Amino acid sequence: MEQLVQATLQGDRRALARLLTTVENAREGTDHTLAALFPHTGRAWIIGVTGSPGTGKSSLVNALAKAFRRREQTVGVVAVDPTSPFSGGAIMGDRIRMRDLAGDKGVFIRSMATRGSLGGLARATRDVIRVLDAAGFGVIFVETVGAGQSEVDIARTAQTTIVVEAPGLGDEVQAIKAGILEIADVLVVNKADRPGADNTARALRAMLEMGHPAAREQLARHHGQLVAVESSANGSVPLWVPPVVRTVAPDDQGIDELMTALEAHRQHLRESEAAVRLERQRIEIELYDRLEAALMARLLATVPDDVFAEVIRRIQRRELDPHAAVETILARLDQRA
Ligand SMILES: Nc1nc2c(ncn2[C@@H]2O[C@H](COP(=O)(O)OP(=O)(O)OP(=O)(O)O)[C@@H](O)[C@H]2O)c(=O)[nH]1
Ligand SMILES: [Mg+2]
Repeated sequence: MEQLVQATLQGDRRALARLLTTVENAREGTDHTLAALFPHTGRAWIIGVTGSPGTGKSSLVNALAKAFRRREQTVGVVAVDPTSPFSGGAIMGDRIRMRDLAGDKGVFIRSMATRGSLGGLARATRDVIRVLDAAGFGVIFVETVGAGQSEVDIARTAQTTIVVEAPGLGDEVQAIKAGILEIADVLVVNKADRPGADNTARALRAMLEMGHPAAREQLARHHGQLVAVESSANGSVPLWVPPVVRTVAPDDQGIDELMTALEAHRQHLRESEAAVRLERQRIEIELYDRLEAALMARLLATVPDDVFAEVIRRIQRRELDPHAAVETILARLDQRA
């Protein structure tokens, strides 16, 4: 393991791939490995890419990765597919969509599928990102499908989140329902070669104006354009208003504009100290998350199965209410402590 860590830190791709498998499957020694890597993390720019199925997320990641490679940045890609336990199809699809990147030593692509719970997937994704970060990739894309809590959780891992929409499909409406706009730092209307792209972009702008927390309070019109009003709280730093960028990913159309928008967001994070605040939030979320998992594991290890079975029976017979049952089980844990 020690060797694997050293080789990974020195840029050995085979070592990296093996290490990732170990981490992804939470094999024995993982905690130790991650601890050894941790001091080398915190340098990558993590960019989340999320949106409804088929909107063109993988195609966009492919185009953006090429753009970052032209700027001589190394790129890691984590494609998360929580919908299928065996996402062979999706992974094959990604391979095709991202074939421009094949054979480039400065790019590393990893696909992940659900094993067990979505919470487990979020944890595994976070660990995989951390390994890529330690391995020295400058930019790490995390692609997630859909608009559920798991996407929001994964998006929280990212410093910059791109939400991808496509014309038609009524995606705008889906987006509000899922509250996914609230996590967007940059909005992309991909498939801008299709009819209706203007409408989708307009609808998104209108929605931002009404619904985005920054937009709601801090936007004003200036020469007909929406501009951020400087926040009175900290004087000099304007709030971030998510730009809407139109792209045709397979043709690299709009990718320069998207790169500019991404850089602007990164710059905003640096200047506004938002990066520091957001990282504190991420650490806090992770800490609670890990504590919850660790406490639960400890509890399950200390309380025998037949005790659980008996408690469940007593609740079913209405001899015990669920709240009292929790107290009973916790009391056993306290006795042992
Ligand atoms: N016309 C058009 N087709 C596109 C565009 N971008 C992607 N596509 C096509 O749309 C399909 C889906 O693209 P993907 O990049 O796989 O989309 P995705 O969002 O990653 O899909 P999932 O990961 O399955 O949710 C593919 O057939 C792409 O070739 C675009 O800008 N215009
Ligand atoms: Mg995809």
